[in-house]
Parts: sequence; structure tokens; C-alpha cells
Amino acid sequence: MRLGHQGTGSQTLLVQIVMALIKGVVIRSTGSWVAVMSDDGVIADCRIKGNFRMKGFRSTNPVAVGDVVEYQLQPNEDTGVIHTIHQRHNFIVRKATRLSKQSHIIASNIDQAVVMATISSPRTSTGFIDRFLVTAEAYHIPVSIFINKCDLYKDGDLVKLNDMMSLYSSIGYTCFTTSVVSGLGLQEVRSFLSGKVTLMSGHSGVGKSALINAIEPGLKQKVGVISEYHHKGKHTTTYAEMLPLAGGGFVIDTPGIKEFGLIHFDKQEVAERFPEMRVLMHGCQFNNCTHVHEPGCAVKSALNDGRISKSRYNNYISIINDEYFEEKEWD
Ligand SMILES: Nc1nc2c(ncn2[C@@H]2O[C@H](COP(=O)(O)OP(=O)(O)O)[C@@H](O)[C@H]2O)c(=O)[nH]1
Ligand SMILES: [Mg+2]
Ligand SMILES: [Zn+2]
Repeated sequence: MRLGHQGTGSQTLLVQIVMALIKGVVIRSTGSWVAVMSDDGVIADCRIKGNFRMKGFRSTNPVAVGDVVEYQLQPNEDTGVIHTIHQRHNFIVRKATRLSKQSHIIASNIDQAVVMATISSPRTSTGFIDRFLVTAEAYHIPVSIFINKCDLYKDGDLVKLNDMMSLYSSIGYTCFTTSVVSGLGLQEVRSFLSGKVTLMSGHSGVGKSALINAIEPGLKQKVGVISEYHHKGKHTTTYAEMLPLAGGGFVIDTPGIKEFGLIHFDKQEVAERFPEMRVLMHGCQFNNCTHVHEPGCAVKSALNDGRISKSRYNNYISIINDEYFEEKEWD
């Protein structure tokens, strides 16, 4: 095709360029505006046109971070309109509010998840870690653990660090020890994240932003900003954000998300999401065993002889006693 023609030919070409659908990935979604990064790295603010809500699923946000979309640039504007959302490979949700039946899609098309924990300053409970692991397992998303701030730990904290590492490694989870201050583990983390879409979670203050900055200095995430979550049980309007890595891949920082709602979950399913329980369950006397009080329970006998850790089992009990499951009956 020859360019530089006069008259209608070039106008047609121009119209075709403007009308063309551009494919990209949603990197920020803040309500009605969505930032989409195209394959060649250009970021456009887009609006959503039409109804994209999924059937049989009530979510508060039709488009989520990680969605692959096609958008059209608006004539004479540098904004776009999203026309199509590609089918999601997976997505992770939380309850929109504590008691709501609606859910909020945190992110989609995730290759792997990471929970960042700290032994102290602040202490991360195993309850938080196990809930995150269980949720990732339920979505079949590979999940690993980063234990950060290792420069700080001495004496009792070092013992806890080693216990945590050996417990979760023995179950099969990949664990990294990291320190943004000393540089411990950062090279390993950089290659672990490269080329993948990684959802990163962890309490506020564990060092997610600091670690992202350390491996990707161009990103300049705000460090030490604790603003997200003032009142327990109330989700404020903080949004997940997808950060592009220079070596390919993205990290999804999920600020202010304290817990993932175990939505779309049956109580019965929870034990299956504990890999060390899953391999034993077939040995239980009853095939609908809840592993709480039944005779002939293979999980409880493994607990009694130390093959299953007390903290993991206690967290299992705590999860199945969640208020979310209260209205639900065991099948
Ligand atoms: N000693 C130490 N402090 C760290 C480390 N990583 C982060 N911090 C500090 O912990 C605080 C919270 O970090 P930030 O990245 O904002 O945590 P986020 O809320 O998880 O994003 C900041 O003051 C950081 O400087 C680390 O490995 N060692
Ligand atoms: Mg942060
Ligand atoms: Zn059992």
C-alpha cells in the first residue's frame, strides 16, 4: 500500500487505523477507568462499553487486572473503549464486603502466587499464610512463600524462621528467604519472577514494595506507606496493580487485601487444599470424614504422631469454622 496519497484513500487508511482493535492487558482498574498496556508497551486509559458481567457470578468489577482485552482508540482522543475481554484462564476473588454475596475479582490470568511473610516487624501468622495457600490451591495457582526481613532475625526469631522453612518445604512449597537490606535472595527472586505474572500478597509492612523496587529500580513503588486498611472488616478502595518487569512478566501488588474470601468453596473441599491432608484422606474410615471427631480418621492419626503439624491442623479447623461456612451444611 502506498502512503501519502491525497484524498479519500489516506482518510480511509486513517479511519482503519483509528477503528482497529488493539490487544492489551489490564494493568490497573480503578472503577470506571481501566489502564491497558498493549503488546508494544503503550498504556491507554480505557472505558468499558457494554455488559461484561459473567453469567452466574456476581462481581462488583466487570474488568480486572490481568484481563486480556481488545480496545479501540477514540477518534481525536487518547483514550480507548474496551470491546472484548478474552476468556480468563483463572481469577482470584474476595468478598466485596465482609457479609456480601457479591465478589470482587482481584486479578486474573495469574501464573503463580507469592505470599510474603515476616517473622517479626510485623509478625505474619501461619493462619494468614495457610489461608492464602489454601486459596491459591483452590484456584490451582502454584504458590510460593517469601520470608522477608531476614537481616533482622536473631535467636528465637531465627528458630521460628527455620521451623517455618522446614514445615512449608516439607509440604512441597518453594520458600525463599529474602532481605531487601542485605540483598539476600534477591537474585533468586528476580529470576523466579521473570517472564511470569505473579500475584504477590502479604500484610502491609512486610516489604512487598521495597522488594519490588529492589529487583526493579525503575518502578519506584512507595515504601512504608500504611494507609490502606484502618478499620477491621472494612475494605477501602485500594486496587491491585500490575507492574511490568523489564525482563518480561508482571508483579501484581495487592495492597490492603488482608484476607481472600474463600468464595466458591465447599467446606468439604478445604482439606483437599492442604496437600499433606489430601494424600492421607483416602485412608479415613468415612469418606465424608471432616477430620474433626470421626473415628478412624487418617488425618487425626497423622496429627497425633506428628506427620501433620499442629499449626496447619489448627488453621484447617479455623478455616472450616469461618462464618462464611456457617450457613452451609456439610454435604
Ligand atoms: N530491615 C528490613 N526492613 C525492610 C525490609 N524490606 C522492607 N523493609 C522496610 O519495611 C517497611 C515496609 O516496607 P514496604 O515495602 O512499604 O511494605 P509493604 O506494605 O509490604 O509494601 C519499610 O520501612 C521498609 O523499608 C527488609 O528486608 N529488612
Ligand atoms: Mg506496599
Ligand atoms: Zn479424616
